[in-house]
Formats: sequence, structure tokens, C-alpha cells
Amino acid sequence: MREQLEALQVEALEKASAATSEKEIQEVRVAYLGKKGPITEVLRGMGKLSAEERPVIGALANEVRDVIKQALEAKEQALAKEAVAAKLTSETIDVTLPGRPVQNGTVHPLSAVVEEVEDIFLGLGFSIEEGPEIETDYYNFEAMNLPKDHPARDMQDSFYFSEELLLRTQTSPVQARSMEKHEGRGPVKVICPGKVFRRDDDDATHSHQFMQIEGLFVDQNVRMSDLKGVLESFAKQFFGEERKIRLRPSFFPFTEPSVEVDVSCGLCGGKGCRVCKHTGWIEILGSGMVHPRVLEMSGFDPHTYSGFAFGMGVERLAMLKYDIDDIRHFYTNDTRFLAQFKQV
Ligand code: 2NL
Repeated sequence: MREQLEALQVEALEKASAATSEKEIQEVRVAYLGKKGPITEVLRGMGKLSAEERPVIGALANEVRDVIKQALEAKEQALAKEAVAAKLTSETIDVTLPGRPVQNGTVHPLSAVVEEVEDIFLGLGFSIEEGPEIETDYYNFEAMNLPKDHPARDMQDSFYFSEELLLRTQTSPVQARSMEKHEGRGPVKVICPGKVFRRDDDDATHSHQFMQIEGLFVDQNVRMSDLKGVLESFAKQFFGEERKIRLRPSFFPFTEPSVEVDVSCGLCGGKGCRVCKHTGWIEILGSGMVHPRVLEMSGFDPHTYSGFAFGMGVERLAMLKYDIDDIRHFYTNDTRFLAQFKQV
């Protein structure tokens, strides 16, 4: 049995050293060390041996098994090393190849416009405030001088949760809250961007949800000329230095007097064309001097304080600035549309 084991060892080591692949190593391993292999067989036949021989042969069998096992492992490692070395010499990596471009998203045009308007008003000394999209009837309507029987409060025009709660129809409640926080002391100088909601039929220029930016400046001696100067500065920075503005009388329940602000047409320069419907002017926002009752309701003494406020639709600004013909482009997430604003 001793000779048999020694012969097995010699044979197995020869085969291990002759092996040229992982697969062949595994075959040798199974053939010599496997459950059906010759060493296992020797160990099984030990019962027939004498009590003196048994430990000697047992120890030898274990030793032969370990030697073969180690030889196989060593050969396996050597083969793996060779494989890596072969791969390194046969393959070349071109480190100058350009990488695969990462598909970056783009800033949504409405966000881009909001940020641009914010930057302009920050430069004019305004700060930015946000507030809840679900509002109370008080802040949304009452505090804006919209009395209980005003048609804007109709269920047909607004989204109500209950008698008292609704989706805000404008961002003015944010300004009313700001004024309250100031406890009757100016200045209040804020712009409030955000989503607003109105029951409306959706078409190319209307949506039941859209974005608004309202602004408010309340202090002592704020005059209509301040309104005009601030809005002219905004219009020139947003649309271009060559643009002019004009004010037309209008009506809002929360301002008195109220004005509609137009910017001169960018296509014809005021001569009249398709874009401005042959008027030379394009309406961009509504504005006015804050109604004394609105000041009073939010804690300001209208004999000491005055202010101006304005509101503009973000979609409308974006459509004018980027010549977009349908408001629904903003909401349908077609990347062919969105990708055009990469550089904005
Ligand atoms: C428009 C017109 C406007 C205001 C909004 C306002 C807010 C306070 C007080 C007074 Cl706290 N007024 N906001 C004023 C005039 C016009 O929006 O056409 N928006 C799209």
C-alpha cells in the first residue's frame, strides 16, 4: 500500500505540472482527491490492515493527499498569473478614447425663468419668500380685499377643499403673511414665486395650474414712480436694454390705482407686427398701488405707509422670451422641447 500511495503521488504531481488550464487542474483534483479517487479508496481499505500498519498508512495517505492538494493550488495560481500576463501583453487600452457622454438633464425653462427673475429682483433689494399652496379663504381672498360675494370666490373659479380651504389662486397670500410678520413696520420688499391654481379650460394659453411671481414693496413714501422705475428696470434686464414699458389704467380689487404693464415689441421694435398684434406693445404683468384696506388688514397704517405690488405669469414670460407657442409644452415633458433650453 505504501508503494501504491507513493506511485499515486508521483503520477498526480506529473499530471498537475502538465496541466495547462483551470479545467485540467480541476480534472486532476477530481481524479485523485475526489470521493471516488484512489486515495479515498486506500483510506477505505484500511480496515483490512493490522493495528500497527493502520496509523502509518493513514498518516502517509493524508500526507500524499496534502502534497497533491498543495501542488494543484500552486499550479492553479501560476496559471492565473500567466493568464493575466498574457492578457496584459495581448490587449491594449486606448486611454485617449473619449468617455461615453453622461446624459445630463436640463433646467426646466420655467425654473430658469423663475431664477432669472429672482436674480433681477434680488439685485433691486427684494428678498424671496414662499408659502403654502393650500390656503385659507382669509389669506387668499379676504386679506386681498376680495369680499364674500366677489365672483373670483365662486366654486366655479377655484379649487376648494372646504368652505375655508382652497388651492391658492394667486401668490398674494404669501405677501399678506409677510406683511403680518412685519407687525406694521416697513420696509417689506419681497417677491413670491410659486404654483397657483384656477378652474380654467386648458388650451394653448391657459392651464388650471400655472406659476406666478408676485412682488410687494411697502414703506413710507413709496410712490407710483417707484413702481414704474422698478418695473422698467426689470423689463429691460429680462427682455433687453432697448425695450420700453408703458402703463395702462386697469382694475384689481387689491390695488388702487391699478395698471397693466406692457413692454415694447421685441420683433418690430414698436412699429407693429404679427407678434404684438399690430399694436407695438405686449402685456407682461399687472400692478398697482396697494389698496389702503389691504395694508390695513395686514397690520400697516395706510396713513403712514404706502406700497406697490405686481403679479406676472411665469409661463407667459417664458413664452414671450423664448417664442413658445403652446403652454402645454411646459407640462408634457417632451425632451425634444426641454433639451432646447440647455444653454439657458
Ligand atoms: C396679474 C396681476 C397682481 C398684485 C397682483 C398684490 C399683492 C398684495 C397687495 C396688492 Cl399683498 N396686490 N398683488 C397686484 C396687482 C396685480 O397680479 O395679472 N397677475 C398675473
